[in-house]
Amino acid sequence: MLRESNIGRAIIKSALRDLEEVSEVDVAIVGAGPSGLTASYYLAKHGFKVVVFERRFSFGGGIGPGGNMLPRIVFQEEALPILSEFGVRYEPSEYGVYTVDPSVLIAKLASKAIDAGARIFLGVHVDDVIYRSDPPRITGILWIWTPIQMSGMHVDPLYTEAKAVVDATGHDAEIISVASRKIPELGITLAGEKSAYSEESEKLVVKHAGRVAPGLYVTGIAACAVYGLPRMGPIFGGMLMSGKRVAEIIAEDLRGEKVALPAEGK
Ligand code: 48F
Repeated sequence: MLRESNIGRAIIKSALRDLEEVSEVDVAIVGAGPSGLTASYYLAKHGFKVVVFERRFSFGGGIGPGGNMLPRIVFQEEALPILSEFGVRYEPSEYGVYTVDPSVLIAKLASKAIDAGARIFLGVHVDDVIYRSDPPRITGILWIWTPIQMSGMHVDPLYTEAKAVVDATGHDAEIISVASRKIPELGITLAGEKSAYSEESEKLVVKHAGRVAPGLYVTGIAACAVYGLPRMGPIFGGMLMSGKRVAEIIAEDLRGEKVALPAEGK
């Protein structure tokens, strides 16, 4: 018999178990856009306990709208090995770049990350970090359900402790911004994103992916706001490569050794 009470029980029991499970993780990633999902895949694949918190009730961040809502985004040649690893179909164009259907990229990134063992929670807004002063470091995040945050009511959030927190929140670098405002002793200043220079910025977002303060990392376009880098537009190779790069750096920091993240099948 299908009893309403059992529908509720099943949800409560299983959801609370999962929420308790992510009270403490190796890596907490904020933002399920291209950079956050890519980082979560490589870290989970490498055996780390990874959770991704995403404010919306969907994955993909800026992928979905394509280029000004035309359903294509672009990749450069250097990013093709990552696309192949995720099983994403791409098409060459006469302009020296490759086009991808955004819906395919979203689905493949998310499903590979989940299959590798990453947990993704949707509808979760991260609004602060946990800080310890001796030595100074970030040790986790504070989260609240998005609809509560949007209601404007004050409700105290819950915690997730993590050895590494990754800001993959996109243009506003929300987590690093909070840390820079509330923890001046970390000495973080946000230089602010600069106007588009795609060729440069695609390289720079990979180069600058990494540790911003002990326990706090940046990936994706958030690096532009932190380091004053130029932005790009609907070209996404740098986002995936930046996610992979931050995963390598975190793996090295947490393991205390150099880590090579092999491509699939190697
Ligand atoms: O914006 P987003 O896609 O960031 P990204 O991974 O990729 C940038 C590109 O989409 C694009 C570009 C590249 O060519 O220029 O802009 O760097 O994904 C960021 C995700 O983080 C979520 C947000 O809803 C989005 O899905 N997010 C932002 N702030 C929070 C958050 C927060 N405080 N808590 C939870 N999720």
